[in-house]
Amino acid sequence: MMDNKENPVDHIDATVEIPVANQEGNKLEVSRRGFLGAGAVATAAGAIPMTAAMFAASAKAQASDIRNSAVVHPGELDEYYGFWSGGQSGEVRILGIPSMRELMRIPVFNIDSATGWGLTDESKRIKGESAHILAGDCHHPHMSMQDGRYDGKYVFINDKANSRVARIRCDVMKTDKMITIPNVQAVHGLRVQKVPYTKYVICNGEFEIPLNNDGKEGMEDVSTYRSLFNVIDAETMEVSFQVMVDGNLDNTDADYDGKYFASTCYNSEMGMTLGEMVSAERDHVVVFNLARCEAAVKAGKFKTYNGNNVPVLDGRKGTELTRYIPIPKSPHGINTSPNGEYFAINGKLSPTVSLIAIDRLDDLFADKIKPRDTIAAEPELGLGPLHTAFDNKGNAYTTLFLDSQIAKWNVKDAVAAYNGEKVNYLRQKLDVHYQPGHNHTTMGETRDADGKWLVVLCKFSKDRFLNVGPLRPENDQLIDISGDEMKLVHDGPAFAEPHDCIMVHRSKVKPKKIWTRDDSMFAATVEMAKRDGVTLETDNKVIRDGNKVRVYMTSVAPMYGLSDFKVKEGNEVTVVVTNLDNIEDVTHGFCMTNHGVQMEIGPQATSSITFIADKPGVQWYYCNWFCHALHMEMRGRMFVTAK
Ligand code: CUK
Ligand code: CUA
Repeated sequence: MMDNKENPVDHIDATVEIPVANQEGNKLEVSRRGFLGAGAVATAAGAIPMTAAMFAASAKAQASDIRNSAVVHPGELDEYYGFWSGGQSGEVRILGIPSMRELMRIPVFNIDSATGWGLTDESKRIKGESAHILAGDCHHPHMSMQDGRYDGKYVFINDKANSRVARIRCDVMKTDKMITIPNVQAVHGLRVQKVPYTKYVICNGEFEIPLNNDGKEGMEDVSTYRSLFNVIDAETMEVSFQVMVDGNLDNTDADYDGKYFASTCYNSEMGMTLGEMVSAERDHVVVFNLARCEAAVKAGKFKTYNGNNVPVLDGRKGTELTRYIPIPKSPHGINTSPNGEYFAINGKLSPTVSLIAIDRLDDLFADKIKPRDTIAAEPELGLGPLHTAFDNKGNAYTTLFLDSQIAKWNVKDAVAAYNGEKVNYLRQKLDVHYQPGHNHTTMGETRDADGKWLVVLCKFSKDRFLNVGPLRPENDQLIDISGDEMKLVHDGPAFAEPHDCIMVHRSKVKPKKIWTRDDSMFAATVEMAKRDGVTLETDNKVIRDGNKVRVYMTSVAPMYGLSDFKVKEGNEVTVVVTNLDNIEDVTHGFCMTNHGVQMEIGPQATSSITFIADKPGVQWYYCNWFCHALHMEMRGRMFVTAK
């Protein structure tokens, strides 16, 4: 018996018409039933009507071809690197696209016992002041750019839970910088400056808090609460400046001219309860004028708060640094079209996406036009628009959270319709499973948008997979958008919310195969060895320094340079392992049994880990990454003399 869900044809009523959108704003009553009924194949009005039977025949003929287009055979490589947020897991994942195979996990805000991330001395140095925080909530991974194109250098990611931003080095696919953003709570939307290059990473402080949040007075006085827009130097990973706004901030994006950043605000009411937050019919987008902000910092027109020296500019309504564009209603995602013409603002509680014409922003800042004059279109798409992605043929793809659909629509036609022409901008609606949040097209947030694949990150999988208990995976669906019709080709179960992802052509990323000995990731450990008179590449030595013991050893499959070492109970022991293997993929591990000590040492890398030798007796250490036929024998003893 064939499952209904396996055969989308069964619940398609191809005779249902898509309601023609109303251009007078957002007052049109959207019939949820109408949209849902239109289902998977509703093509634009005016297209040749397709009966369910016709579709059934063509769908069957095409089904195998469609699926084959996503198959990557054993031994073959994918065309794109996908960088996936790992949500509440605090990590970033690398997927191969189109196979959707998970290739690697990059621990960032979490701790990871496989690699020792969060346990090793190197990772603790990178985590810095937040090294004691072992959790994170990743949302938005985005790659650095040069002239609006991926440069393959870094991926940046936010931690909403602990107000942090981290940077991943794409030459080794490891986290190399992390900062906690001062003066804000919950760093949410994050993107990069696209043009002329990623000088800045931009991100939003979402939750409103008192400017001086010292708990001394007035905590309940909401009028003192602010959200800040954060501008981070991408190289130094320090906050260059922050901009105080009216309302809160949600998502953000940058233009292709190097002039403007824009952020959505869903709580312009500054409400503290759900009811208060959704009371206004319109919230807004804040547009930030970069040149004016930089000039204000230079001119010293800022204040500082909470005892740190980060410049905070005043970008509230009526200031020269920002403009506020009213948008219906509690808008969420913001996505710049790859031709640089529009910011697409996703209405969330309004069935619309608002297109802001970026070339009108100069006039807006010159006060020649009113904020709403920048709106070039406001197509009505369905219920719960959250995020929009673009192809290279002038089409946009918007996730409809409530309708569980993707709406494909044409940007030019949406603009024409807004100007009163009788055109239907809707091209297709496709059911997705279920409740999509972000979606993303291959290369779609750059000038190189190529219109090949669309990934839709669905928040619920419900019945799409074997039941694994009350906690279900999410469902990342792969859709072929290379033809006129969107075609669903793959269901990809994902654990812990991939809010967002990017798909980068493999030609843009050139990871190393082996570490180089001069890598900055372990430079501080090399310095420490130098101070101890140790040459990491050749020496196997134990350095005693009061209560501290530093054990330096090499590893070459299947042996450590030291088969044993001696310490006293209570010593603070730092084990430094340098992997002399010069062969791709020969990673060693170091694990001290019963001590919670585990780490990875890649070929030609040095890793170190520090612990207290609090158990007297013989303590075995072993290699926990399979490296050789004699991997089991790769172990040694720590003798711990009792106090
Ligand atoms: S947010 Cu999760 S669906 Cu954090 Cu980008 Cu929109
Ligand atoms: Cu070295 Cu296993």
